[in-house]
Amino acid sequence: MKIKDIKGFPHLRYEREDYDLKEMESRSASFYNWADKRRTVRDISDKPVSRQVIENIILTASTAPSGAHKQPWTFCAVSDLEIKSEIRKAAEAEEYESYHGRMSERWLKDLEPIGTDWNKPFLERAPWLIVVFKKVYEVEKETKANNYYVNESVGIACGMLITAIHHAGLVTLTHTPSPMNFLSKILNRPSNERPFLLLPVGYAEEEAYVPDLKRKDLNEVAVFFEGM
Ligand code: IYR
Repeated sequence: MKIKDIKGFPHLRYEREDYDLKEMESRSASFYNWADKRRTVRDISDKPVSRQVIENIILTASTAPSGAHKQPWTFCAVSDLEIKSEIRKAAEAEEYESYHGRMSERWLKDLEPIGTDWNKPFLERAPWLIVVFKKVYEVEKETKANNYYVNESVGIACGMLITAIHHAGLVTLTHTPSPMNFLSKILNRPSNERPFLLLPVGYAEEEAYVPDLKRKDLNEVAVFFEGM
């Protein structure tokens, strides 16, 4: 590996992957078609998934770019039934309050086609829960140093986590109990870590159903300003 000193810091030669134009067009189209098959699935089977698979998925998420390369995240992977049950109980208590008064009428109406409610059986049934924590600051020699662009960094890592789950042939959903400080307590996280997202991971049930959603067309999500 070729190493070059740039402003006093070692840099590695980046190995570019070269595709000809046709190959690039075909690769990007097939990646899109594959990504478009990903769905949020709530019917998750209790069929076990090996720890090795979960480790690879987490390692993939941890390749995400982050502010000043601080990698300000911790992924807690839980397959212990007692801990999953504790998380389910606490999440459902919060969600019950949310669905019975904390969420607006408009919000509840928007969720009707998706069919969510305060019941979260998948938190016990899924073989794994991945609870993502963001590290708002690092503790170095007893001094606190804030991390940079933490929400952006952890959001990108979660996107990669979800893509890696899809790539393994598994499913997940982004569960967002609110408030979710119970996760810090149950998982005994230090005070520089805040819960960010809770993702049950597993196989889709043999017969699982997802809402008949349509994704926006390109012209609804993109604006081009072309030169040349
Ligand atoms: N946090 C709740 C409610 C919820 C909110 C949105 I926005 C969704 O797209 C789905 C659910 C829950 O996880 O059920």
